[in-house]
Amino acid sequence: MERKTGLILALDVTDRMEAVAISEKVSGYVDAIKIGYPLVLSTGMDMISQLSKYAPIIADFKVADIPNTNRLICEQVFKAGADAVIVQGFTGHDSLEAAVKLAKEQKKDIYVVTEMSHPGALDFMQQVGEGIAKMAADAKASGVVAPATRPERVAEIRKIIGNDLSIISPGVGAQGGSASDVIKAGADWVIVGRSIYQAEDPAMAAKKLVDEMKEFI
Ligand code: 3DU
Repeated sequence: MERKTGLILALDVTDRMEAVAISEKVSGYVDAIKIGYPLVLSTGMDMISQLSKYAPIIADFKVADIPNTNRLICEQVFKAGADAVIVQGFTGHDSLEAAVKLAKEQKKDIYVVTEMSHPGALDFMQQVGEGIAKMAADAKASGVVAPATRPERVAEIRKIIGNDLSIISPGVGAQGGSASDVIKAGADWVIVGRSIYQAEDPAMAAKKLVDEMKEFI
């Protein structure tokens, strides 16, 4: 994924026309559009190819299964036109390696969740986040998903993965994180949903975020 703006739209709307309209409006400000269960379950897998004309598509299915099932899932998602798939890291090295192997064969990307951005991530996930980051680097994944709500954790994860992997970071805006703070901490991209798609003027909201990050990218 090429970094031009540092912004990824999380498009968690559930209406096809709305999804297309928002994508059209913000396409000049985003490097990718992340879609997941809310949109795909309500509209269908063909939403992926329909939106791919506006930006590369990251499929956030947080895949978390045994190696063979991970591979089968990623195969279908890439076939549908996605450029990248987000997988969970807690399933371990073999599950991750199966997804990365397939992605490399197809010149696609896998992003691995280390720890999530919500408060409940402190219950279990944060304790294993650093181990998952190391595993993602060892497996040569394209990058990790790390929390914009905790820039200090992003900085920690950057130290572990070095500069070969990217960090994409959700939690800006509605969840309380700041785009410029997390970019300064070491993230390559911020992932922003509600602050853009619920804004009266989504393009303006996206532009504001891009302008805020510009000097740190
Ligand atoms: O909070 P927002 O509306 O900006 O959306 C954030 C998006 O990122 C949303 O799709 C959510 O499912 C995803 N995400 C997280 O928020 C936190 C994570 O750790 C991983 C993904």
